[in-house]
Parts: sequence; C-alpha cells; structure tokens
Amino acid sequence: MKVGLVGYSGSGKSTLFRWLTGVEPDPSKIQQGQTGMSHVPDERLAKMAAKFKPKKTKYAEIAVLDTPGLLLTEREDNSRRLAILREANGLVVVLDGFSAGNLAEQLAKFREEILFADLEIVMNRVERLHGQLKRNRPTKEKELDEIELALLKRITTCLEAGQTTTTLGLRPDEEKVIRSFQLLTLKPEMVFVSRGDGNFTEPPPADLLALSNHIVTAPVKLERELSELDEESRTAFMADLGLTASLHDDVIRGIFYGMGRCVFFTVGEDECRSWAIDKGMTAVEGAGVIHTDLSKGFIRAEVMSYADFLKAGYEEKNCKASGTLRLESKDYVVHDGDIMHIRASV
Ligand SMILES: Nc1nc2c(ncn2[C@@H]2O[C@H](COP(=O)(O)OP(=O)(O)O)[C@@H](O)[C@H]2O)c(=O)[nH]1
Ligand SMILES: [Mg+2]
Repeated sequence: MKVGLVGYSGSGKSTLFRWLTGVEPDPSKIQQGQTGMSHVPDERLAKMAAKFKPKKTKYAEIAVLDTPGLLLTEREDNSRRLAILREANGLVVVLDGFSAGNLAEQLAKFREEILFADLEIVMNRVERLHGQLKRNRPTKEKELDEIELALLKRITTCLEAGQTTTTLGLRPDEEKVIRSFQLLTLKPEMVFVSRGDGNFTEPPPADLLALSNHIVTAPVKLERELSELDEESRTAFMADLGLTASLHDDVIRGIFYGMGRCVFFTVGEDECRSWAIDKGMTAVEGAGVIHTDLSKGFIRAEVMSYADFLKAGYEEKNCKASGTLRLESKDYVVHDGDIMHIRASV
C-alpha cells in the first residue's frame, strides 16, 4: 500500500515524510513525488521474535509518497499537482496545526479541490463518450458506452452536489468501469495534524472532529528535534514537556490502521514476520500476500489468535492441547494479530 501525503504547500508534509521514513526529501524530486518506506512497528512481533530468536525478523511496511501539495493562490496548477496521487491507494491530508489557521477550513477546502479534480476527469470522459456515440460503431460497444455514460452522469451529479463518490455505494461492477480514472474521492482518506510545540497536547478542535473519524496528531518538528538530542538531554527535555515516549511508532500505526490495513503473523525459528493485508481479507487472500503459489494450492490455514498464543506461552503445542489452534478454510476472515500457517499443495 502506498499512502500519499497531501494538503497545501507548507502544511508540514515533507517534515512528516522525513520523520516517518527517515528519507531526506529531495527538492529535485518533489514535483514527481518522492517515495519512502516505513516499517509498521509491532510489539507483538518483537515479543515473539525475542522468544523464537529467528534468523530474520521482518515487519510489514507501508510506502509513503511525499507530494508538492496544492497552492492556495494559483489554483490552475492544482489538478496537475493532484495527478501524482492517482497511484496512491490512500490519502493522508496533512493539516498545518502549528500556525494559527483554522483546521476544519483547511480540510474542507482541500476536499473541495479533490472533488473538483475528479469532476474535471469525469466530465472530460463524458464529453469523449458523447462524441464516440455519434459515430457508427458496433451495437455491443455502443451499449457499453451508454452504460458508462449513465454511471458517469450519476457521479457528476454527486460531485457537483459536493459529495464524495463513496456516498454513491457503487457496485463492484460499476467500480470496475471507473477504476482506471483512479478518482481521488474514492480513495480512503485520513487526517494528520502537525502540531506546534505549544499546543500538541490539546485534542483536535470539535469542528475538525465533526469532519473526520480518522485523525492522528503529533508535534513533528519537536519530535524530530528531540530525536537529535543525546539520550540524557532528551529524557530531561521530554520530562519537562510531560512526554513519556516518542509518538513515532503510534503515528505510523495510526496511519496504517487508519487506512484500513491490519497484519497477520508467521512465526518460526527461521523467520518471524508480520504481513500487511486489508481488513476483511480472507485466509486465501492472505496466503496470496505471502506467495501466489500458496493461494493457488491453498488447502487449510492453521490459525491462532495472538492473545491465545501469548496465553499459551508462545507454544503451539499448548494451543493445540487447549483447542485454540484452529483449522480454517479459504473464506475465513483474517483478524489482526492472527498467527497463521498456510497448508498448501505446491
Ligand atoms: N512548529 C512546527 N513547524 C513545522 C512543523 N512541521 C513543519 N513545520 C515547518 O513548516 C514549514 C513547511 O514544512 P514542510 O514540511 O516543508 O511543508 P510541505 O510544503 O507541506 O512539505 C517548514 O518551515 C517547517 O519547519 C511542525 O510540526 N511544527
Ligand atoms: Mg514539501
């Protein structure tokens, strides 16, 4: 999964990108977008790795895309700036919470921009379809064009009313028709507020909370400054600020889970690993994330929940004895923290 950091220029995207990925933003790359990877920290995996002492421990990752952001004044350029995001699977709207601006207003304005960019794409396609339908073409093709046109008109009406296309409740076959447009309003969205040194303990304002269920906040610049201090000064400085730990890992997890992802684990003496999947994925889909052969030859999944495995002292045989090691079939919906062993004929 790739999440795009979006928002207005100067809202703190590149500062957040550097903090999350450890990659230095390269100004020469920013116009095309710059990608970095972040591990998704997981205490459960760390504990299991301490027990199994495997040769390799690997954490699930999330790709983060830094983008130039939109301009408030030269709006003509914004569609082009947003086009970079079409390849992203989700959007993190970064809001400037360190200057005095209104956060809810920033978010509402940004949402308007993406509605506008999507509308432009849909309307261009509508125009082209109208032209195509006037020409003499096989009936079958014309029928498909008519179906697409009717769907796009519904989408246009929705966007013009200022609503995102998620409110349309599109059927999977309809989503397929418009998938290639990669509409921004169809992508999962969450909000990140970059806080100043003075206000980072305050909860997000009520008018912002009313606009989004997925809000993560952190004083990014302060966190970065803290990370550059030596241990002793850091501890002292943090105590002064009333901070007990860095928010870094919580923020990555907040973004990862906020984007509708979760993990399952595979554990053993060779390797302990967390695998990123979409919430709601089935055992056979999870197997496919490990290797396509495992989904093709899928027979059963041996599954234990993390809580049961922990209770059993991380001993599979104890789970077997207590009946908490289950055999699940293809359609089993994987839960966050499941430990899975895929049985497949390969
Ligand atoms: N006080 C404070 N300043 C920040 C924070 N994040 C970014 N800034 C400052 O805001 C300016 C723009 O940040 P930048 O990350 O380049 O914004 P971008 O245009 O969205 O990439 C820089 O001068 C940063 O130092 C923050 O969390 N707190
Ligand atoms: Mg930047």
